[in-house]
Amino acid sequence: MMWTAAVLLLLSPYLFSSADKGSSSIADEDFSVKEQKPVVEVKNRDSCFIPCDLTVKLLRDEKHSICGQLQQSLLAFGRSTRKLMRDVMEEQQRALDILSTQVTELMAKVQTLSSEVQRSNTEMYSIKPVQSHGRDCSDIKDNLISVVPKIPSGIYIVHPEHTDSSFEVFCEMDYMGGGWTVMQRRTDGLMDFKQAWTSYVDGFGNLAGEHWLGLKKVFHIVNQKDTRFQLHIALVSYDDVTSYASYDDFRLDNETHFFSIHLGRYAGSAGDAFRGYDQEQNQDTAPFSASDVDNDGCNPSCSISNTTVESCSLQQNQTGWWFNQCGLANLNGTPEDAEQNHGQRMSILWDTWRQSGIPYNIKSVTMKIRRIATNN
Ligand SMILES: [Ca+2]
Repeated sequence: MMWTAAVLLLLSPYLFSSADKGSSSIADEDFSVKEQKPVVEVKNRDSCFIPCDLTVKLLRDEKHSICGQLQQSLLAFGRSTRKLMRDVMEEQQRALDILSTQVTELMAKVQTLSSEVQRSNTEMYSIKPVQSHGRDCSDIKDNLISVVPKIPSGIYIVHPEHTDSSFEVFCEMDYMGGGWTVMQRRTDGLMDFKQAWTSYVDGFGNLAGEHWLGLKKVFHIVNQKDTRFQLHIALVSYDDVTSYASYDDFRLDNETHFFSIHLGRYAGSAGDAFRGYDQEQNQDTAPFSASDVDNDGCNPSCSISNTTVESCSLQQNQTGWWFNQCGLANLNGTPEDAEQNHGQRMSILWDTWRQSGIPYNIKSVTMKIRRIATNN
């Protein structure tokens, strides 16, 4: 050790021969007493004695040195302990960060999965259309009933008689005996029914959800030879009251007659809004109108609730229907609060369905058609 070497150097006048004793300036200055009364009698170079006061000084120095070292060691220990704690905490923080990232990722996955489940619930019916050689949903049901114990509802491909094309339709096989071809469905208000004439002719929306099948397709289905179709309208209010209107005969004229509607006898609990209360409101035999094709019987205008109306479609949010001086029915109306739209009649309209004289607020509706057994 360094200090040991220094001590040896310090002691050299005493440890070694007395010949050069007087040359040591340290001994001269610091240890003059020893000069006067030398304690150590040096016999030879191999033996020596250390004076007491020097021993005390040496021990004190050594003590100071050890204390210093101890202090240094304690400081170093403190530093390393703090570093260790810092490292441990940083390590824990890193672990927490990783955990937090994993939790975030998991939550995102759960969210994705739940929205996936929600989506598949709304589209629970087969997205892939079922290949079938039926002419409509009633025909498919009749063909499958003997081979399939339970025919599922879903999207089927139909090929009506006397047409050169096949198309997809949604068949309700569970509702009231099944065999229903859905021609219109409103459930969540997500599909915009503000559509032009061509869209109403060809159809729009998602067959598994909200849609309008299309006047041309419905015309092909109901105009097959030796068939008669009934129309069933199922209504649900915002407070989940259900009701229905049914017509025992339903058909459409072709496009040159703007798909005029023809209805049979009414039955149901929602009232015959198609016919209304008087001839002026009667939509039976009315041609179809849209925002860009006006057949609404207001020519040039009608007076409805003290308002001059030139176009029923424009008055009812540019939707399409068999308007007749507007009338009491429009199941293609937009399910919005009429008050938000300056009193315009924009909601799904079936005005004969009332409670205590007030029309129900309609949340959802389905229009479906089914063959009626004929004698011929
Ligand atoms: Ca008009």
